[in-house]
Amino acid sequence: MAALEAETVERFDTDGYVVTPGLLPVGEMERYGRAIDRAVTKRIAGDGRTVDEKSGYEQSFIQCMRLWETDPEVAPLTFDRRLAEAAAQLLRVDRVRLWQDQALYKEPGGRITDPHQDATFWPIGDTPLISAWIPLDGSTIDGGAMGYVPGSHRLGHLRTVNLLETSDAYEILADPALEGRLPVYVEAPKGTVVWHHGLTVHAAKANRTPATRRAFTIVYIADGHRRAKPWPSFPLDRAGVGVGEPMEGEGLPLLWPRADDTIPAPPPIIGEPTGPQVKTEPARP
Ligand SMILES: O=C(O)CCC(=O)C(=O)O
Repeated sequence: MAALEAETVERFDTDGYVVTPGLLPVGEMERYGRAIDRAVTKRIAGDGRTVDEKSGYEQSFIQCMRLWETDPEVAPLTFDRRLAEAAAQLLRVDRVRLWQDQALYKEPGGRITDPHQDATFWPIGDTPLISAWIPLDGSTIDGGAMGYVPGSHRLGHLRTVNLLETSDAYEILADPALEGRLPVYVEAPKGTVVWHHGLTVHAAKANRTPATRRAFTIVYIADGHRRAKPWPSFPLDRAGVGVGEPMEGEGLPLLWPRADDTIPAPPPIIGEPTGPQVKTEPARP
């Protein structure tokens, strides 16, 4: 199994984000890209709105979550052991579980993704969390590249940004804890994966190109942690995980270590798994 260089893990420790080339061969990424396109097309069928007709949140991206549960062609990417091992290495833990996967497609004319910290959306307390952000065609500053405030993951939980109501959202970049530090935008070549810690303040540029910025993300949590808060959370509530109980069960499979590439049966689909969805839940299916 490929392991990351110690230097990569150290850079992640320091910056709260890191770019890794070569974890997935480009041909494989292209094949998954086609499968994700098909899955997204199915989820958003019937939504004929232009970008301008969408809510501010939806203008940042089309978001389709838990594709592994509905699209068997996408599932092997979510369960990829090379990625899951890298996630465990970067968090310096032995075992990681899936929190969620999602396609984030920023349409031409799509607006910025507002700066935020991921872990603050979910009732997981201090559970280590990391995202693999996979730009299926690479990313460019003009086309919606992601940006990260270096070292911000070390500041702990800042306030939760209400991405759904951007007009009165808390301006995380103005938080005194950041001392004026701004995101560093990263152009990621095709074939790379960009990782960010669940507490890293991050954002993405608008898409000023004629092409959709296609990204797929896999969000991992360290195994063996317990639910910290009672507020609603689709994956924890569906799995019947109460406050103080270990975060595991239906829809929260162990991704590393795994002895082979067998993929568990997904949970039954409840309701109609159509998009768009929101990062802060509730999510379908
Ligand atoms: O893809 C984007 O524009 C935002 C992604 C993001 O916020 C995330 O992966 O946590």
